[in-house]
Amino acid sequence: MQAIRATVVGAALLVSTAIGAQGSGGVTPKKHVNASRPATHAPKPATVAAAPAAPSSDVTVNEFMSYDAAAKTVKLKLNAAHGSNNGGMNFNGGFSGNATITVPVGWSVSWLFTNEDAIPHSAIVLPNKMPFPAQPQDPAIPRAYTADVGGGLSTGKTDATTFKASPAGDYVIACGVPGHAPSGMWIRFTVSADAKVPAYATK
Ligand SMILES: [Cu+2]
Repeated sequence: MQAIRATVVGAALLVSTAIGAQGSGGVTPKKHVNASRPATHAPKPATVAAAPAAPSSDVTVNEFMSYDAAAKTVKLKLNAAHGSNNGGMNFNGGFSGNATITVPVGWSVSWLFTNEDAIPHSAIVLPNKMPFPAQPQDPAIPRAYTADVGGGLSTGKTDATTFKASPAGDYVIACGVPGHAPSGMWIRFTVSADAKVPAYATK
């Protein structure tokens, strides 16, 4: 008796499933799924290409810098508000010029900016000329700046950029949020005609 009932119920299910698949109701859910995907995934592809494959040939200078002398590439981490130095107005803890990043002229610099602070920050390479502009907008080296230089990137946001260190000269890496560079949120950035390899000096 039990076995027969189960068979009957199973058959009823089969029939109703077949009917459902044939009706228009069986087709529409798929269309919904397909339609929603392109919109959510479309905007992102440009930012992915940053990390090269072979870190084994890199020389580590410190926790923020490594380089590949053969490829003439240097990787830099720029962490805004890394620790509480200068009330958080620092890059990797450095502020008011007390750290100097040196890169041989012509090398390729890839920096990864991360904002560790509760308030927005940014980074931009400027000429080493005081006073710094209240609202810097044009980098001294093409592409040497983060997204949203004036407004800053909010807590936890990252931004990667790659640029050629040229021409040789004395620059600074400063925060572009109004008032931050004059408050000491800058470190030195030297593009050197003499240096053979990159260096990262702190006082
Ligand atoms: Cu800032």
